[in-house]
Amino acid sequence: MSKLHSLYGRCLAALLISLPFNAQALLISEVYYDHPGVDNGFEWVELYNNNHLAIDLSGYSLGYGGDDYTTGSLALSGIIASGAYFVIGGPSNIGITFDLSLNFNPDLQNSGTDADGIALFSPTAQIVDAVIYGAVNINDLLDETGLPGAVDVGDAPAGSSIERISLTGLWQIQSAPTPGTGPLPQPQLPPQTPPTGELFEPAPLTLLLPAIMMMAILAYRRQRRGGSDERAIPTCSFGNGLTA
Ligand SMILES: [Ca+2]
Ligand SMILES: [Ca+2]
Ligand SMILES: [Ca+2]
Repeated sequence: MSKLHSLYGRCLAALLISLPFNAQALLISEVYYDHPGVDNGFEWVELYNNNHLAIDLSGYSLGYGGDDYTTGSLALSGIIASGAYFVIGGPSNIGITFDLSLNFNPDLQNSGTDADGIALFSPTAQIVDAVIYGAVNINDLLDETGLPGAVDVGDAPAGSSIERISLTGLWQIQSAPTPGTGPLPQPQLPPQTPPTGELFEPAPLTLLLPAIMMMAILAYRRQRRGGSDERAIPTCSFGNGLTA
């Protein structure tokens, strides 16, 4: 395979595996907002990467509140691996490993009759995902569609979390919180990902035809000048009885 074809194959393969195929790759997967006693220092938010590639969280942010998502905001950082959970918050909890250890300030809303919400914002300030929890979304908190969303889950009692249990947006109250793990399926690889550049290697006959044509043209020109050079006209066998 020529260097040109090899380079072409590698570049095309790299392009295909770097293209995002899942529009909603980064999800809020669990929230623990109500700790027995005081909440301060014990709250956390868990994200899940449903993409087949790792995601750099730089530029992403969380916004949370009741009237809107501006009661509190938090700039994110770190790398979340494909199919991995990423836990943000604490830092006073015992037995939890935080990927981004910090104390939410102000604390996350505890919901009730009026639903509260947490939204994940992209580097371009678009809502990537949101969870609305409580009884009624009377403040018309937006979801990932950009429109006022339906309540995703009810209000969790102290010590429980709210947990996403499907990629399609089903949530439940979880009495045994699962920071860093969860029930979501592993990301699917994009279809038709070429394993190597070899898929793009041309058939040998395709490579030979231009050279054969050039040799035939040169021989024809020599004959037109009065010479005879039959050796320059190649004879090729295609293995099916045909020759050229
Ligand atoms: Ca706090
Ligand atoms: Ca709280
Ligand atoms: Ca979890």
